[in-house]
Amino acid sequence: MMHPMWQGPLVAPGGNRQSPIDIRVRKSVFDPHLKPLTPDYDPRTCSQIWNNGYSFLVEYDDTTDKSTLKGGPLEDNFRLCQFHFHWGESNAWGSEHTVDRRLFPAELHMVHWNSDKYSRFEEAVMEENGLAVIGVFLKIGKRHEGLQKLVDVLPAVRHKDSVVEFTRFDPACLLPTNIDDYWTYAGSLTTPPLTEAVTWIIMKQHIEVSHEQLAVFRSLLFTSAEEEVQKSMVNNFRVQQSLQGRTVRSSFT
Ligand code: SG6
Ligand code: ZN
Repeated sequence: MMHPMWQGPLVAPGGNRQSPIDIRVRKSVFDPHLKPLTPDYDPRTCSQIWNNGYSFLVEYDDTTDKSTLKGGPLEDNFRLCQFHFHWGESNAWGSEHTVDRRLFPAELHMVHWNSDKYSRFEEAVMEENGLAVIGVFLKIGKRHEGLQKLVDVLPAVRHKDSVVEFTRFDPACLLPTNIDDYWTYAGSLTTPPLTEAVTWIIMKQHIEVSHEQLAVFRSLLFTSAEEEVQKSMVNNFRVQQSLQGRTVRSSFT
């Protein structure tokens, strides 16, 4: 079920704010001070798609404040650097977070770093308030027209380490229609370096994609073109971590 590259005993479990977690709806605490989230993305900052051997990353130019995220639980301005997904080999699982133990077939992560306090992603990733990641659950249903543009180019990044130019993709098209309802908690990256740098913002509303679209995700490979035994890129999620006394806040009742 897990990607064998790093989920062995060699990866230290880190501290007391690891991710992902199960969101227990009735245990989350409504916080009336949580503001609406205000993403402001410029599709012209979209640059390329990269199969990094864990997932595929759609990367954005983050040298200026052109694609940003503010509001919600955030005090500072955060810059979009990439988005990626986690998914399963079947539609019965694949998400990293769960809601009352419910698993989704996939989960989108939009990764942003704090450009008010830090000057580069590499610096922010080591800091407590360095990153903000929006999580969106994917459910099987209608074909997602916005996502299809991405699905169409995936065969070009089938192998690990392949990169293709990919421009003018508006990341906002992958957000649910209601972005005002979310859960937020203090957590970590879900892959090494597992740093406890992330303010997680998990959307309550999911988006729909078709089974065929997810099947194209599953046709990607963890392995590079040179490797003899090819491995399908599936089940690229981390196992769940314990809450350790943390509070999950909700923006809605
Ligand atoms: C995926 O998640 C990405 C990788 C990395 C990782 O595996 O391929 O790029 O992302 C920001 C970052 O280092 C961890 O990000 S996550 O915590 O949002 N899942
Ligand atoms: Zn992720």
